[in-house]
Parts: sequence; C-alpha cells; structure tokens
Amino acid sequence: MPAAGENLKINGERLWDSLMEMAKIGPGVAGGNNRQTLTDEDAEGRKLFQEWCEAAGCTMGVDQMGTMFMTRPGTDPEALPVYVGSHLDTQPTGGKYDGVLGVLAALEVVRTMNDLDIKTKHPIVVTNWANEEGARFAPAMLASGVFAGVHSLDYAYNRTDLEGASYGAELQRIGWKGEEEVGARKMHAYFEYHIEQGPILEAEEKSIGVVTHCQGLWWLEFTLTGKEAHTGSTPMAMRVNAGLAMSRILEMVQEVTMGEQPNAVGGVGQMQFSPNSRNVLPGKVVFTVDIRTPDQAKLDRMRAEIEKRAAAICDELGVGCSVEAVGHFDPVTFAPELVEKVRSAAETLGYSHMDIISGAGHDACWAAKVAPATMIMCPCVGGLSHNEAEEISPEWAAAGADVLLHAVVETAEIVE
Ligand code: HGY
Ligand code: MN
Ligand code: MN
Repeated sequence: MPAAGENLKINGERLWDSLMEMAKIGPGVAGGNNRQTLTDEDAEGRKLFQEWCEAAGCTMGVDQMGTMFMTRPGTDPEALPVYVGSHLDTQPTGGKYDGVLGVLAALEVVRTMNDLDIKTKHPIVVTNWANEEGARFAPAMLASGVFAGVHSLDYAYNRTDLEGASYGAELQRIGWKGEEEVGARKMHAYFEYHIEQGPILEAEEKSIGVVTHCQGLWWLEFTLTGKEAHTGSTPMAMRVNAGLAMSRILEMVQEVTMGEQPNAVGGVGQMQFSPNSRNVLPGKVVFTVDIRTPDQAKLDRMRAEIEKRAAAICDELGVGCSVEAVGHFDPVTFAPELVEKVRSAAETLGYSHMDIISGAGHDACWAAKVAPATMIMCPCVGGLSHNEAEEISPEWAAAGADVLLHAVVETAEIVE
C-alpha cells in the first residue's frame, strides 16, 4: 500500500456518479439544482447522503442546527477528528457542484481509505453543514456560524424566509433537528474542497487552487420607506419615491466599489417592492447590498461610505432609510501548515496549482475561528456559479479530491 504522499488516488468515476446521483434530487429547471435548505428536497438529499455514509461504515451525529457529522473511526478514540466537508443545500437556481462537490469528495476520501484499508490515528468526520447558502434564511453559513459561536441558536432558529417560515420550525418539520449541542465538537483540523466559483484557475490553466485566504463580506439589508401612491395621477413633485432612492443607491454602490479597485466587489442580488403592484409607487423597498474584499480596512471603509451616502440619497428624496447588517465576516487567513499540506500534495501528485483567495464565503471561514482550517479549489467552466449552467469536468473534480485525500490522510496520521 502506498504510504501517505505517494500516489494515493480516489476513484474519480465513483465520485462523478455520486455527484450525478445527488443532482437528481431537487432538480432545477435548466439542468442545475434547486435544493434549498430545509425543504423536502434537502431532506431527501440528506437521506441519500446518510445512506451512502453508513454504507461506508460511518456513524451519524446531527446537531441542533441540523448539521450532519459522519464519523469514520480512528485508532485513537481520544484523538480529535479531522473534519472534511461542505454543504448540500443549493441556491434556488444553483449548480450541481457548489458545496456538493466538497461533501461527496469527502465521502469519496472515506470510500478510498476503506478500499485501501488505510487506518489513521485521528477519526475522519465527513460534514454536511446546514444552510451554507443563506438564500432562504440569511445569513449565509448560518449553521457553521452557530458552531463557531458567532450566532446564537435562538437567533438562527428565528431567521425567517420570504414566506415567514422560521429556520427552527422548518428544521423540525423536515425531521432533521438533532440533539447534539452546536459547537460541542472539537476539531483537530478542517478541510473544505470547493469549486472556485470564479474564472481564475481556468484562465490560468491550473487544476488546483491552494486557498490561502477568503475575502471578508458585509450583507447590508436596506429598508426604504416611501409613500404608496398612484403611478399615474401623482405629480412627480409630490412623490416620495423609494424605488428611485433604491436605484440611486445601487448606482452609488457600483461607484464606491469601482473606486476601491482592485480586489473589491459590490452589488445587490435580492430586492422586494411592496405592494409590488405595477401602478402603485412602492411604500417599502427592501434589498441587500453584498460587498466583499480581502482587505479589512477597505471592507469597513466601503460599508461606512455606502451607509453615509445612502442616508444622504434618501434625505434628498424624503425617503425613510434603515439598514441592518444581516451577514458579516472579516477576511480570513487559513492555517499556513494546512495550506502547505495542500500545496505539497498537489506537487506530489503532479497537478498544476496556484495560490488563490476565495471570492465566495464558505463554512471553512467559520471553522477557521475554532480550528486550523483550509480549502482546496478546482476550476469551473467560465468561472460561472450560482447559475444552473455551473459546470466542471470529471478530471477537475477528481484532481482536487486526490489532493484532499492526501492532505486529509497526512493530517489524520496513517497507522501502519
Ligand atoms: O455567499 C457566498 O459567498 C456563499 O455562496 N454562501
Ligand atoms: Mn458553496
Ligand atoms: Mn453558493
């Protein structure tokens, strides 16, 4: 049997088949997935994942946020486990690989270790974090945030979706509310394998992203209060136009972000008008500004500038303006010793690689608050993600999983 660091490889075909099997659950309308957190589709995907893990000899633990922990025993029951995971929940128009690749590659690592009868001192825990996307219940990375002590369980349970359903009630409804105290588990290390969700690796023709950092984020939810009035008979000078204020704020966010280049992004993905009637000026407009940059000072400067200028825009139009930070994490530096394991595994395996900063947020960002953590990335076609057309190649998927196997086995310490 090759020792750790020699040509250990996963079974790429089995990984790809598992990805395609999982993709059948909660299909989208254009080839991707709509398996949003705590829906019946999410529950179905969880069940399949549980069956696969138990067939691979893992035992399941579920915490009070619904995160799934599938343990492969180590030889030393006292040794803290190496956690390897990501998320199975998707965006409403998500791809087949965002999150899912990391969870199923972690399972593939266990399957390969079983095939090769590899024993390790530290247990391995394959992890499916609940509600990574934050699409249905903001903020993103909610369950890993509770695990890391960033959010209280009560705060998380009371997050609601657009229909007013709460996280706690939905978790109960789908039958995945576990008993374990969230965050009681201690980690020796945490690895997350994820598609890049950006264009860099493909453009640079690199198979592996050695993730050194993750950019920080603010999600600023603005609530603008205008005056509902007839869009036809209300003279322009009499309008209290929250919709106009929103459009000026969006333009301003673009301007502030472009003034902070390079390495800054900003925009809006979600917005609600009410009453959202074609011939009624909106009484209320709610939208979330998403700004991100790897630079801490720049991130805080952008937030302050956007909030200040948004208040001035609303004052000028006589529109009420309130803002709530509904998502945040500071820029993350991953554990150098684990980053080096990823880099040397890519070198051992002969895969092209480059250091990269993660543009998207991941559960690893919160895991890094409570344990040494790092990530591995693979390219995705055209850098496209959070789109049903998200695509990777089986070769890209397998290469990253090979690196994951090496880094995890080495960290978990092979026992002869
Ligand atoms: O928003 C993010 O970066 C992640 O996809 N939840
Ligand atoms: Mn993801
Ligand atoms: Mn995502």
